[in-house]
Formats: sequence, structure tokens, C-alpha cells
Amino acid sequence: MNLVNYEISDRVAVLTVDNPPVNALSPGVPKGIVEGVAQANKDDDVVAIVLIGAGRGFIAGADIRFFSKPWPEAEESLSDVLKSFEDSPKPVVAAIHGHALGGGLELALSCHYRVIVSMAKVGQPEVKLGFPPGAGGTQRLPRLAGVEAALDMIVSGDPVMAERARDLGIVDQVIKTDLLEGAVAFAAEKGLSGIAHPLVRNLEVKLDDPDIFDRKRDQIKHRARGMRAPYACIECVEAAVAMSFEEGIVREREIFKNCVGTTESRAMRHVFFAERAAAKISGVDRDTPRRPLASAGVVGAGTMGVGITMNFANAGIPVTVVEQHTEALDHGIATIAKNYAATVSKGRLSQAEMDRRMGLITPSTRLEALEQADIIVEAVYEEMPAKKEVFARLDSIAKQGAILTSNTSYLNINEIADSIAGRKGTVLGTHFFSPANVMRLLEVVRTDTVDDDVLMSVLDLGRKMGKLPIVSGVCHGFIGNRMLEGYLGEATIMVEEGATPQQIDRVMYDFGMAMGPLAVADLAGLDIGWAKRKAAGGGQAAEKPGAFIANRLCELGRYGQKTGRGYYIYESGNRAPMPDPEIENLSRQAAEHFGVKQRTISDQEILERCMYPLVNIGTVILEEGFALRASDIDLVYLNGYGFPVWRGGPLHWAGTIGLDSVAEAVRRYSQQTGSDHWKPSALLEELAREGKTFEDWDGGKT
Ligand code: T1G
Repeated sequence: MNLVNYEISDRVAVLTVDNPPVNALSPGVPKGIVEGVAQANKDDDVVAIVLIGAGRGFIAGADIRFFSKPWPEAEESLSDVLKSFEDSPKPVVAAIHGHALGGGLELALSCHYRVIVSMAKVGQPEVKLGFPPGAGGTQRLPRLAGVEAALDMIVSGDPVMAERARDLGIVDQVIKTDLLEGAVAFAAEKGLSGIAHPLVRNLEVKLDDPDIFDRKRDQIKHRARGMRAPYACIECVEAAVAMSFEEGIVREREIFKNCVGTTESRAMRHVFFAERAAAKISGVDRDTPRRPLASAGVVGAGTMGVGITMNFANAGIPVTVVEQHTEALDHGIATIAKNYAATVSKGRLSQAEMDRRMGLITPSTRLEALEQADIIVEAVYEEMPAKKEVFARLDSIAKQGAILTSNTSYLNINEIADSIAGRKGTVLGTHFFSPANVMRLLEVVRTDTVDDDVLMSVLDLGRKMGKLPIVSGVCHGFIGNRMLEGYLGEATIMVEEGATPQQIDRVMYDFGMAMGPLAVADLAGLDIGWAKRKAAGGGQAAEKPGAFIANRLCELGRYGQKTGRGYYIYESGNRAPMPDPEIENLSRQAAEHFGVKQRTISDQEILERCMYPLVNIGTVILEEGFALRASDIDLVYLNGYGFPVWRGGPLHWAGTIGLDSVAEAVRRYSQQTGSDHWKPSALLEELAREGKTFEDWDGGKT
């Protein structure tokens, strides 16, 4: 099959890139384009050249798979294509539909002209892969769009739509009719006009505001903490301003090359493929017919119910939210209105859109109001009897075939499904993360009996809500919270052994976590774990290592942020944690209680003892089959637990350390403490022995 087809239409050579699914610039594509341009220039009848993509878009950029394997020798590269355009005496017109991204946009920018359809978008998303654009994007885009707009696009990686691209000067014309016809007519006119055809490289870069780069660095310092690529992007655009075009290109190439090999870039590419892999469910056909989900119900208007209701409204699905008591229901609806109003006031949502979404929400105090709903999400409090009672009532109310999900973070959903045996095929878990309308992660908990079409429909629904749905099997805490127990557990044990909450949180924050574990514990509320320990019998079990200090704090009514005190002190109206001197006292009592000698704990030990339980338990979850692949576990931590994206998730990160040294440390801590979360995973041991990483186990895509 030809990757680039050559045809003549009205004296215009049309080069069509045909490399499904997204027309990436894989080997063969650059060669085909270069040959097409040469052929067109040899043909006296041809007056101009149009470059267009087959299928759903123009060109999605370089083939990302080739960043981790060698480009075939003697094969033409992207820079050969750019040169062939700029050297072409006949004008080259890029005809863009769908997307022109990364190298795709860079290629279009080196054409003489660009035309586009209204629904298309153009962008330089390279920063999301851990490097700046590497084929002139950072030098040409500021020349066309101005420094400010180019900087925004390149540093954020976010694309712009066609009309905006035209307003910025990135494209010459928006074509409202058939793209190919319009592009051919445009190209023929230019080709026959006899004018000199413009090249972006010859334009000047205008800089009105010399502080723009420092301002940008300041603006991204929180979001880009620990990262290199966003700053590299800024440096490249600075070079466009400070240097000639030729020098700027050399500088860009140098910076690009330095970034491509970094662990940051490897991690970001891992995440790119991980997100695509997560949509694939082995053993379930991608094309399984979905159930229509045109109306929804949410049971419970507490914190989670409110967020979940908003997710339905955001996805344009009418939703009825049920709460027993009018007062609680009113409070829930008021919270929704307040949340939307805050977004409106930040300019991120129009008032009309807020009104439309509020209009999709129907409050009710009667569960019977859900009888016609296609999907019902139960979001009552986290206790099995309460949940079973709701499901029993839904069993008699919901229409046949309705999907029933439980928003639980720990409970055994198989047991819930079994409790309404006639509907087993339509019951599953949807574990949203708080705040449910904000957090991207959605664990979709696959019961043993759920039908494939139900599972696939809920995964689609999650994506429609803007979530990243990850399938988990039914185990205590599913993927994320099961791993978290080891992470938080070890952090609290270290406080008993003599580390301060401040030291532990600093180490993990510096590692890149959004918050340290003890600040997280305070945010989540210490009373939740306390209640669980008491429900499990209290006594000896409740005083196990790690729980001692939390128990004392709860007895004093210090539940964390909500009471102004937990592992830290919080001044009213301020969520910044302040050290609490009393913790030291409690820590000494704990050490005495367990007969532990307090000592100075090194930052390295803190890092290992927080992170390695995540790796060890994550691997156990994999070997037990509760996660479909290692990269799903990484996505859970990246999108639900504040793990830094540039480290690729706990399992990918462990591979960068070396699984042999991780396994050795796990063995060592296991001997020292005997805690469950240190019991070495057999799979971890096996991979370590064989010198493999989790990517090898997942099939080695990245
Ligand atoms: N290379 C290789 N494979 C790619 C790819 C790419 N650039 N883009 C997508 N795929 C695969 C993807 O893995 C999936 O495969 C399938 O295509 C469909 O993707 C020199 C250095 C284009 C908006 O970052 O943003 O150019 O899972 O599910 O939702 O400066 O894909 O089916 O096996 O995402 O319709 C810069 C990345 C490269 C664009 C389509 N370009 N792609 O979204 O489908 S670096 C990018 C996307 C570069 C220059 C440099 C999206 C999309 P599979 P999909 P989609």
C-alpha cells in the first residue's frame, strides 16, 4: 500500500498521506512526500501542489513509537520534507482537516500556504510527550502567530480551532465547502498568479513585551514543578526572538535532542500509550453494541452524589438526584449551583451553559422517580447494609435492563450484585474520586457477573463525562485505595518511629506528589479510618502500628482539616498545614507503646518506605488479575492520587530505579517489619530476577 498517493486534479498535484489511523509520519511517509514534490516539480503541466490527509485528519505528527527505536537508515526524515517544500518553485498548500499536530503542523508551517476546514484543530502538543517541537515549530509559529500566542500554544500543548488559527494568521483561509476542491482551487490560483510565494522563515519575529518569558516561567511554576519540557519550550521560543532563523533552528534541535532521551520524556510517552491501552479490554470486542444511556439517576446528594450528578449534567444527560430529606436535597442542589457559579465567575463556563446544565438536573425525595432511568448510581454512605438496602429497593423500582452502579471505594460489589440476583448482569462499581466533578480518574469496578455490553457502556459514559475510566477487579479498596493503605500506613508508622509529618511530607512533595501523605490524611479526615478500625472490633487491632497517633488525635476530636487540627494545625480560613508540636509527644508515646527506639530517618528511607509499598502492592494486584495491565495502575495513581505525570506512575517509575533494587528493598523491609504491605510480590521478584520492567510485562509498547 502506498503511504502517499499522487494524483493530478485541475493542474494541481495532490499528495494524499494515507497512513491510518492518524497519518503519523512513519517511515515511508516522508519519502513519499519528498518524491511527490519532486515529481510535481518535474511535470510541466502542474502549477501547484496540495498536501492532504486521508481518513480522519491531516497529520498527527512524528510516529511516537519511533522515539524508542531507531529510525531506518537511509530513510528520508521530516527535515527532508520541510526542505523539499521550501525549495519547491511551485507553491505547496497544506489542506487541513481533523488535526495538524506536532510534526504535522510543522510540516504545514513550511508549506507556502495553509487552508483548513472549520472543525479542524492545529497544535504543538510535543510538551505533553516531554520535549519541545523539534522540526521548526518553535521558530515558525511565533513568526506567524506572534510570540504570545505561539508561546501559549507550545508551552501548554493545547491545540486551537480553525477560526482561531485563521485569526492568529497560522492558516490563510477557512474552507467552508469540500476541502479538497477548495484547496485545489486555492492552489491553482496561487500557482498561476505569478507572484512570489511566501515562506514563514522569512518573516520577522516581533516582540512587544520582553518580560513575557519570565512571566510565563512564573505562570507555570506550579503546574510544571519538577519538569524540564515546558521550560525547554520557552527557551526555544526565546531563541526565535534572539537569533536568526537558521541559528534558532539549530538551537531548537539541540534542546529537542536533549529532552527526547530524558526519563521525563520516556514517562510521558509511556502515559500517552497507557491512556490508549486503558480503553482496550482483553476478551471484550471493541465494537460490542452499547446500551443507550439517555437518562440517569443518582441516589444520595452528599458530597459524592453532588459531584456525580454534575458529571451527568456536564455530559448532557438528564439526571434525577434523590435524597430522602428535603433539607439535604436542597443543600445538595445549592452546592451544585454554587460550584457552577464559581466556574462561571472564573470565565470558564457561560451563564447560559450553567443554566442549561442546571436545567438537566431534577431533584426528588422519592426513589420511584428513577423508574425510567437508564443508569442509576448509588452514592449513599459507605456501609454495606445501607448500600444493599438501596439496591433492594432499586431492584423493585428500576426498569428492566437499567444499569445499577455503586459508588463505593472499598466494598465488595460482587456481594451487592449477588443480593439482587435477577439483575447481576447490570450491576457494577463506579468509584469516583473526590471532588467527583473535578477528578479525572474513574475506577470502573468489574463484578464477576457484569455483562460485557454494560461494562463497555459505562466506560464510554466515563469518557463522555471527561473522565479516564480504568477497569479494576473486585478486591478490597480496588486498585488505588488498596495500594494507598501501604503508602499512608508506612508514612504514619514512620511518624511513630521519629520522623516528623513535615519531613515526610516534604520528601514526598519534593518527589513530585501534589501533597504529602500526612497532609492528605488530614484532608481526607482521620475519623474515617478511626470509624473503620472501631467497626472492625477496635481493641488491639485498632492500636496496630500506624494507627496509634491517629487514634489519639481522633479521641481529642482532631479529625484533620475539617476540625482545624490533625497531624497539623490549620488556622481558620487557611488550608496551609502548620506544624503541631504536640505530635512529637504523641509520637514518643506511640514508640513507647510499641517498644520502638525512635531515631532519625533519612529522606531516602522515607521515599522508599512510602513508594515501594505502592510498587509491591500494585504488583500483587497485577498478579492476582485485579488490574488488566501495569500501565492501568500507573494511570490510577497519576489521575487520582496526585502522582507526578513526569515520573510515569509508580510502576513505570520503579522500572527507572531498577526492579532488582526495589525488590531487594522490599525484602529487607519485610524482614524488618513483617507488615502485610511488605510481603514481597512473586511477580515483582520474577521481573527483578529476569532484569525486566513492567513495560516488558505489558508487551513493551513504549
Ligand atoms: N504516533 C504513533 N501513533 C499514534 C500517534 C502518533 N503521533 N498519534 C496517535 N497514535 C495512535 C494511538 O496510539 C492509537 O493507537 C491510534 O493512533 C488512535 O489514537 C518533530 C517530535 C491525533 C488527536 O502528540 O493527540 O511530531 O491505541 O486513540 O482520540 O516536533 O491520537 O489504536 O493502537 O488517540 O482520534 C506529536 C498525538 C508527535 C499527537 C487522535 N503529535 N496523537 O485522537 O485517537 S511528536 C502528537 C493525538 C512530533 C515533531 C515531533 C491523538 C489524535 P491504538 P487515539 P483519537
